[in-house]
Amino acid sequence: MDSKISPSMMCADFLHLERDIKVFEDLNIDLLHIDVMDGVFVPNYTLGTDFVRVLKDNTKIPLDIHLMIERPEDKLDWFNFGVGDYVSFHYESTNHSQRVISEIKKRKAKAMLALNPATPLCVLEDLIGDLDAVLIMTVNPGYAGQKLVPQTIDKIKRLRQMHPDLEIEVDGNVSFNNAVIMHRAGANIFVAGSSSVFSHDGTLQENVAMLRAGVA
Ligand code: S6P
Ligand code: MG
Repeated sequence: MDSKISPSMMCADFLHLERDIKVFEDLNIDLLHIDVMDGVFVPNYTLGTDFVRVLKDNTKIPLDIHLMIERPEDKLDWFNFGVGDYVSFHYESTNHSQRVISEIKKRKAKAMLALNPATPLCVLEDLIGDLDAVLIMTVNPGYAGQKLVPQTIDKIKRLRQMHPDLEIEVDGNVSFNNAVIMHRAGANIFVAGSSSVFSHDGTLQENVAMLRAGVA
């Protein structure tokens, strides 16, 4: 399965957003990851409806909207997304996963279920048939710049063994080294934040090239 890179826009330089999106377009970046937090499901606020709208209106790169919000079923209408975009929500955030999946798919986007590090894979049993992808959180959601929760590597491996054709996204401390390990474990979509694409040790172009080489 081809690897995809999804730069985490909460780690971007907001004063040069237009310039950096142009760089990502020139590099044929697969997706743009947008973290939406509500201060309740996770103890932080990040990007929101206006940010999603501005990106949707100004780039052809498909969006990868990561909803870390309580009761996503009540709020999906607030967000601009459509054909080809990925929308993930957390199993832990709703009693109505099936309803959220079908609302996302009605809008021709790809439905992805996110699992916190402590949530076991068995919760997928009755949902997997309806999902386009699963997001394995490799840190506890809320902040950039955290350390990998090591048990999540084995979780990726087990999910890949169970579902050879499933898209598996990883998010959290996807560093150049960890990305290699996550790729070997079976992940194919890599959310790239402060520990890779937005690392200050290289340019965006150099960082993307290094990450791509690790997950090819
Ligand atoms: C975390 C959020 C992530 C972060 C990403 C940052 O709650 O969902 O998408 O933005 O993990 O990357 P890094 O390399 O700083 O961990
Ligand atoms: Mg995220």
